[in-house]
Amino acid sequence: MTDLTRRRLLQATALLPLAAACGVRAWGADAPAARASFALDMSRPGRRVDTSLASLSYETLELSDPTFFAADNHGLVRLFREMNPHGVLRIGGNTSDDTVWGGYKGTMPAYVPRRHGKRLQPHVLQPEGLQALAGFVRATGWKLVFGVNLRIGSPEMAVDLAQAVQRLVGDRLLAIQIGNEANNYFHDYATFDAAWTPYAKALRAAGLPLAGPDTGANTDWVIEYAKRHARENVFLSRHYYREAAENGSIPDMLAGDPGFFGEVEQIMQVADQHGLPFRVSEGNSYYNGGRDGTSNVFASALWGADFMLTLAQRGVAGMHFHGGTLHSVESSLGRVAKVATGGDIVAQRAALASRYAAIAGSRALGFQPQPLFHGIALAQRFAGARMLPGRLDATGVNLTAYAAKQGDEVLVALVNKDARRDAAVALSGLPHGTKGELMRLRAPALDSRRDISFATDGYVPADEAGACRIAVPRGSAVLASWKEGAKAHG
Ligand code: BDP
Repeated sequence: MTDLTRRRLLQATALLPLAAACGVRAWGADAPAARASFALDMSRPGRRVDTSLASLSYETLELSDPTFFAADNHGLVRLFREMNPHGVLRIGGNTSDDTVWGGYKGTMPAYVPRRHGKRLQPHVLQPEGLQALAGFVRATGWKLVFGVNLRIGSPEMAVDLAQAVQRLVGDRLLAIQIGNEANNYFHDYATFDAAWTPYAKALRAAGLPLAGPDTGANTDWVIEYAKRHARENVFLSRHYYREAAENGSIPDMLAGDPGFFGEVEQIMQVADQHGLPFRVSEGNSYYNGGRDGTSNVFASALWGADFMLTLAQRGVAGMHFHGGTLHSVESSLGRVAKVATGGDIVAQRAALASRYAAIAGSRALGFQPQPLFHGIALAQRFAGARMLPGRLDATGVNLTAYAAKQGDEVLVALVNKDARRDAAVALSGLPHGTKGELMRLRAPALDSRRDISFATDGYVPADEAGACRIAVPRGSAVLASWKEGAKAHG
């Protein structure tokens, strides 16, 4: 599509609610919309979406700058609160297993560099970093999940650090996790379990809440861990990235994550048996730091919204998008950050962030939402609601649909991840004769780095039979809500 066609299409979407409600084709003859349908089923409510669904993950190394996670870092505090007033911040990543606690006075084993790593000395976490983090957590209203170093093999140091975290953070501490992706350095579950057990014993004896196993991609580890340790844990966790950054692309990202969702089903079965929540404690589009031009453009917002809502539908309590500064993430990969210079303030802030970060910037330059942020914000609108099943006929378009009910409000999200086909979606099963409100998530193009908006865009009234039609242009998403009692004409 040419830029001009694209622009016309976007202008046309301003008129869509009306045109769409009347069931006419929404825009020019050059772009016939596929007629999809989505029938909601109010009679079988599904899972309740946890309010902490939108959550974040950062490297432990981020704490080496005590002005970053700090109560007076207002720009960052504001964006956390805006994303989710009930989020959970997970501190961990590779650097958690490469960090020693500066407040620890005992002896500890010598630091062993990673197999392919160049770092010969561990990072040292200083008490100021922790104090500031506690202030940040209070200022945001978020809870904290904190990872201790398993790789070094010092339960004593881990307990000392975890106790310091608990003293400072109090009941905002949701859990301590032991090790980050231990599957990268223990070749099987039994070896991991043998190393994990003395840590868990010591931490529990000190009254600390635990979660885990925080494995990279090993669903079998999560299941085995649940079998052995469910009672000692407050939630189960694993990570998820689609692929390595080298193999990433916009079409690949928008193709979805069906393989992973199958594994989520397996984990949820076990989690439900034990009455434990499951959190994707770290994840994003592409590991190895994310892919420039894919992880940090508008397509990532559509991927992120869709991914979160599928997780929520399956009962996953939280999705922690990994991010933070380019410096911390590159260090986690044994690399030195090369920050691009130049450009305007938006480009400068983005250059300081890891490529998959939802939030970019610094204290000096200020902080900004990245494209992914807006997708997270859309999905987070489902927080607290109960998912509803629905029958989607996407007519071959790469389109997904979600519905939920909260009190007397019905929510629908439609995500058109198709790069070529616009959709006009006929909805049914809505509260009869209600005025519906519409928000659109859109940008000039799938590869836009800026000018992303998630904003109100008029009304989508449901008729007396509870039906309406919504146009969802290619590469965009909508969130609509109808309130019983809010009459369409009145
Ligand atoms: C995960 C690590 C994290 C990395 C990330 C990545 O836990 O520290 O930053 O991968 O490769 O496996 O981007």
